[in-house]
Amino acid sequence: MKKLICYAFQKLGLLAAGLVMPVWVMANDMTTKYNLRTPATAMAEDLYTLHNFLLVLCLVIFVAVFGVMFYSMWAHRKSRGHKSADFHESHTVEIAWTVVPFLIVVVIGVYATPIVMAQKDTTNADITIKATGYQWKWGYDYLKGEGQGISFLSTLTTPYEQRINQQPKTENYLSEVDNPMVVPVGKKVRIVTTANDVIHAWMVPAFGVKQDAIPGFVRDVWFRAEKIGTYNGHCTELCGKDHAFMPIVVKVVSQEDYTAWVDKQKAKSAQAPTSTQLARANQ
Ligand SMILES: [Cu+2]
Repeated sequence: MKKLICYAFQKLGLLAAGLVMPVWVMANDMTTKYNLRTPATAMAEDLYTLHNFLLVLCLVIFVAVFGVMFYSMWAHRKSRGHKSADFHESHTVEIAWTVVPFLIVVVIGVYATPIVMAQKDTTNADITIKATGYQWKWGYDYLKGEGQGISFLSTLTTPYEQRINQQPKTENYLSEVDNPMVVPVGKKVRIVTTANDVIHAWMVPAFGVKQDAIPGFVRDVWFRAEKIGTYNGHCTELCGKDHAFMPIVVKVVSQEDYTAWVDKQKAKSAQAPTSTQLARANQ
């Protein structure tokens, strides 16, 4: 008998594992595929937690409101002889549906406000970089800090043939550029955004950063990347026909690698003829 029970449990366990495992694997797969990017800054981490909190809060409100509604409709249906209740001018109901949403908004505000304030605090940056949106590329000018004076354009390198399905799409399809922005790990980087033609927006989801780049105006955001790696973003303001083809690539490197990169860039720009020299040579 004991053996039989053990056997039954074993089989049941296997059956449960067989059912649960594929669902678990699928759910895991879906989370990595459809979830927000893995945070690479404390700010992105905070935004991620805030997002999850709001999602659960919305779910609780949804279930509570629709639960009460459907239960009321089902339990007090006409066929059971119920008559419709009259809440007209009920102070209790009116106070409740004013106070409860107000408290919910206060809770969200108390949680979210410090995060929004921290996002706007661009003071004491180690490096300041201006990101200028062009139709359809990004221009980066290192304004302050180590690397000051470095300027370059960052353009998509995905071949046109891949876009029109004449070549197989590679792994970094539409997320690769000739000159990525390079920043050191652990340093506060302030990004000043502006644009040269129409409105663009500079966004790197893993950093929790998104800011419109508006012609004639200057806006700023900041991030402090905590992990070495390459991070992708895109222009997120519809800016014309090639809006989808002006990606953002940020390479976060160690302090030594950053210094080496700065030296290389400086040497390059010292060798390169200036625009005035080029103009004279053409005369
Ligand atoms: Cu754009």
